[in-house]
Amino acid sequence: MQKIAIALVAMVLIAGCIGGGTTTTTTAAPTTSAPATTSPPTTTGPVKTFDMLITHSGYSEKALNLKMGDHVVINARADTGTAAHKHGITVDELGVNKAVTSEDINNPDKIEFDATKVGTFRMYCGTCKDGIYGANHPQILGEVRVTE
Ligand SMILES: [Cu+2]
Repeated sequence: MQKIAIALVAMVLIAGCIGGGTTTTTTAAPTTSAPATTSPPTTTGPVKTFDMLITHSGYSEKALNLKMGDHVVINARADTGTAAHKHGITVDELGVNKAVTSEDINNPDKIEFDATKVGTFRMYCGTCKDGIYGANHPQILGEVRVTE
């Protein structure tokens, strides 16, 4: 008899704990993360966004015209069936070097950088060397122009 009573008490306690646990996790969810997403490193200038399609023959945006201090967001995707080639965007002077493997227009690869130097810089596909083309990758070229 005593054992049954103890078991019942234990079950009630466990049920209570589970109930309490689920309510706290659902109430702890509210968005305290909002400020974090709005504060990327050092964004001084305006945000310039580009949609970039990379095919075997080139970039859809061949010249990115920027002002010093701009924060650049490139929504880049690889042409259908080309993700394995690891085409990408490299700009040595601005520290950009990223392969683009998304082929989904609704979920592109996001490449972000700041225009920290004035000049005209070569934008090229530097990530192909790791892809299936290796050293024989096609010449995909563009320019990044940053003015005062
Ligand atoms: Cu490439």
